Amino acid sequence: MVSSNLMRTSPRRQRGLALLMAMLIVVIGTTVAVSIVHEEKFTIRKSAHIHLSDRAALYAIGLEDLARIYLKEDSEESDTDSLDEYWATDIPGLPIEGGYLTGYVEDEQAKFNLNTLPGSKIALNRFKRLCDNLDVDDTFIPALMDWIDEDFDIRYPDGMEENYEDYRVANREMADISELLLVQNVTPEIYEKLKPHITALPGTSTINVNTMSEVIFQILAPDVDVSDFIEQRDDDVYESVNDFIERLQIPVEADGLSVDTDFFRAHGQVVQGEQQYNLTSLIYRDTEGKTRVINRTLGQF
Ligand SMILES: [Ca+2]
Ligand SMILES: [Ca+2]
Repeated sequence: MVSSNLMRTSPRRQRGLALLMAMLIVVIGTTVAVSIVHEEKFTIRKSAHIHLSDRAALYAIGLEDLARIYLKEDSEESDTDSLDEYWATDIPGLPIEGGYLTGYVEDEQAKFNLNTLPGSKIALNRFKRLCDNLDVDDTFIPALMDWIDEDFDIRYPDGMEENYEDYRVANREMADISELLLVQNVTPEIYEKLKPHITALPGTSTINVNTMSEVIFQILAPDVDVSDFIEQRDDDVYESVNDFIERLQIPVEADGLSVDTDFFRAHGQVVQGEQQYNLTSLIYRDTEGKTRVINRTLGQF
């Protein structure tokens, strides 16, 4: 769970990390305490103690709570979202009773949102460029758009609506990128290549130029200078999409781009003894900074 963020530890980030540790202990302590009271009052369980596995799950939820607190605070501090902010600080192996926990928050709008495909020619061109740059055969794209769009009209060539053998076409936005594996002409190899760069968010989300990877930058226009983009961004975050385009002097269309983010994904891992809990939560943050969990997976290994 160690991400590249750790490699760039600045003094500001270290102060943020110390603060984060302190807050984490408070948040998790509260979550566990509240839950103990809850259990004693409302369940028929004879033991007043939380089982080890329950406790691990609570720690994981505590990590999610912490991410939401950080995202709320961040919205009060800035109008842009970038990788030097506190929410982007990893929690590296924090010791807890009988184990440790780790976690990090990802900007989901650093990736390409598959659900933007049917509604935007610009998005379609960007996705074609992504496939091309990754050396992925893009003949599945019409079937993917048919999969998402509400109608039953087959796109030519290579579209696909009702003719799947064992399941029906979704005809709605994807809830998870793994659905892509169900689409005609998508092989596991194609999926694995695209996976790090794609997401499935509700509605017409934007790509945040302050957090996007070099790979995503390169789908915005042909033959763009990656090192200039990274250098400029490290110097100073892009304050607006216009600022981004003007500073780089590249022929990029502003449509579908932003300098801030509404959708984040929190990842947490709790290890206690032999048990391991993994948490993944998609968190939406509105313009007032309020957060809501859109979906959550919590798995024991
Ligand atoms: Ca921010
Ligand atoms: Ca359709």
